[in-house]
Amino acid sequence: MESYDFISIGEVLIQLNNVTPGPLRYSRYFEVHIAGAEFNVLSALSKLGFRTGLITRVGKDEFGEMILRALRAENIDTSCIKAVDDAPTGIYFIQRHYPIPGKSTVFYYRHGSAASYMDEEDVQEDYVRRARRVFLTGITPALSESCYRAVKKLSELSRELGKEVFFDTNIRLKLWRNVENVRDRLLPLIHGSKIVFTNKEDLKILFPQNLLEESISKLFQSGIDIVVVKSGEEGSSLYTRDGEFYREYAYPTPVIEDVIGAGDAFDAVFIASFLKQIPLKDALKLASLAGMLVVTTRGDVEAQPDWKTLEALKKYYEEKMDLLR
Ligand code: KDG
Repeated sequence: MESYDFISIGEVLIQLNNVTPGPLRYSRYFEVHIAGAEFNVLSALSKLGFRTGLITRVGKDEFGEMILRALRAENIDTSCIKAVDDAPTGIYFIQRHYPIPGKSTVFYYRHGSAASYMDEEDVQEDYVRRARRVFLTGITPALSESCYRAVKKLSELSRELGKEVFFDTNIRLKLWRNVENVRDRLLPLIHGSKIVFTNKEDLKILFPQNLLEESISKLFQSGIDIVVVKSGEEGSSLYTRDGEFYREYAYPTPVIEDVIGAGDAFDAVFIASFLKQIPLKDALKLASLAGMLVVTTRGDVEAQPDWKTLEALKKYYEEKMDLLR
């Protein structure tokens, strides 16, 4: 019997979120949050009742301690996390509603951070054996050569040990030192995943010669069962290897505080619904609702829903849509 439903590998950062909208050069007040795509997804899965664990490094500093406390509070296992003296915990800033209203921009201060020194040693076979499934993203392999090797080891071990992999391409061009590497490094890691989450921009990078539908068939050829293409406020589309297709529109929200983190809640709710055997179309709807909820607050994990919240949200929007008909 495995101890964890999901494990992942990735950097957890201190997020300094601008309290006032506008360019950071005028900011005086920042709100502290804790975030990072893999942490966000595990945190959302944990709220939905899954047992989770994260592989990472933090600095042996106050912010590292803050992150460890946050992970424990979210019920994420920390037994594979190293706190190290020789590098600091990474941080990043968020600028909101500028230059494009409704959008956010991130500024990283994470080069040389503790997590960027992760390597193969951080990925212990016994930990992977104790996990049922693995969630990976395209962010960690971009952090450094040694992080890339660590993700590669986790991906290979998952395959050897028969663990299902769920992958979000999450290509952050600001992080890739060598953009030429993106395709060659990510495609083998994505290969054979159960579900891949992506977006049109990432698909263009991964398959520069191909149209959207062709890129998706290439993903199916590499053993993937389901591809979900997220398009923010334009909604999302789902393709299965067996030829099913669904589209879901994004739910309108009057309050957009900060859009960062919405995609992670979307991934987690979709995966959780899929594993609960909720029909794919409804799973896509629940995932969109979760993404919508996260944009109503600053911080990536605070508004992530549990099942009860999701049900209440779904009911509210169904009634609202009925009234509009
Ligand atoms: O998905 C949200 C993340 O992108 C954000 O919290 C920070 O992990 C992060 C990253 O590397 O961009």
